[in-house]
Amino acid sequence: MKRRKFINRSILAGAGITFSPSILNATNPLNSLSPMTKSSFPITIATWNFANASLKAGEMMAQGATALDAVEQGVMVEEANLKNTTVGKGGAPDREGNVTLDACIMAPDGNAGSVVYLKNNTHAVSVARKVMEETPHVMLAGEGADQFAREMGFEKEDLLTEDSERAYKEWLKKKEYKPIINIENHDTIGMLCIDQNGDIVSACTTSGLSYKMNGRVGDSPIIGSGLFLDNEVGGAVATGLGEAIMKNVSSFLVVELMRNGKSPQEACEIAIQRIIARSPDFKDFQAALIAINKKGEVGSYCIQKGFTYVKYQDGTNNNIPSKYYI
Ligand code: SD4
Repeated sequence: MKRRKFINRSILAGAGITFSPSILNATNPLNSLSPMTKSSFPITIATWNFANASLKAGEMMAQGATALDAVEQGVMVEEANLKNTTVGKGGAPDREGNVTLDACIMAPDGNAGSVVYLKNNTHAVSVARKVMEETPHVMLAGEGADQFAREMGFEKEDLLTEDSERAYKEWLKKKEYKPIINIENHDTIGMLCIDQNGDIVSACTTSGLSYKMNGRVGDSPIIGSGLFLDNEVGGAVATGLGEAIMKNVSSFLVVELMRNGKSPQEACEIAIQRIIARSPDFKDFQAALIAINKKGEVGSYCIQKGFTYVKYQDGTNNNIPSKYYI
């Protein structure tokens, strides 16, 4: 080992700081940053305590996968989880009984793909990735998204399960509609991954609000609202009441604030306060943001107590309670 590298490592080890080998690799773009500010990569953060999803993405990247492959496979864990009533198969239907999914994905080169009102496929994120990679467009909706999924070889599936149908029939008795704050403590999955090269990728996937109006689309597939990233700066994802998040383009705002020097924590707090300032009814709904910057620093803020996010780093997952306004 060259002398200078050895000295650097000794100083850092003395300070209780260790980095994965990729961080010390001369080709890593983050080597231009001060060593004391670097994190150990890879890192995954995801909304709520989606531990299995986070672990999947984190372990894939630890074994050398790109953030793009890891984020897709990570959120697919929740899309396939039938017990999760807000993502993928088993997601709650709209008030007509249709399960419709919204998802998007954004890559380090700024490319993005999105599907809205996708009816017949569990893995909406994979269809969104195909939109990004195989079409000249960013977003496909409804029938067109369905047709495209078939053309890409995704087989038609029924997303309503026995449990979600039973719950829907129960709901029909009263037909009461209102957003539920921190629904069952898990909700939309939004994930941000930084791989060993320091590249950031994000994805977001959801069945949206339970018993929404037919045709309703939320923030989750809207680039800039449910998710945004700039590989030079960092990324953000949102969960909560999509209408409030869309009206404030919150994920884009977080990334712009980080570009202007705010930490991920400061940026999330300012963006949530913007929603609060512009929403007289903010006490009645949840909105939450998580963010990561190029150095691997993370932040999170939400309106209501109860939101948590999961972080994978150095081989372990931690469920971290978010700071909150109320
Ligand atoms: C939506 N933001 O469709 C999503 C769902 C969600 O709490 O996160 N609900 O509005």
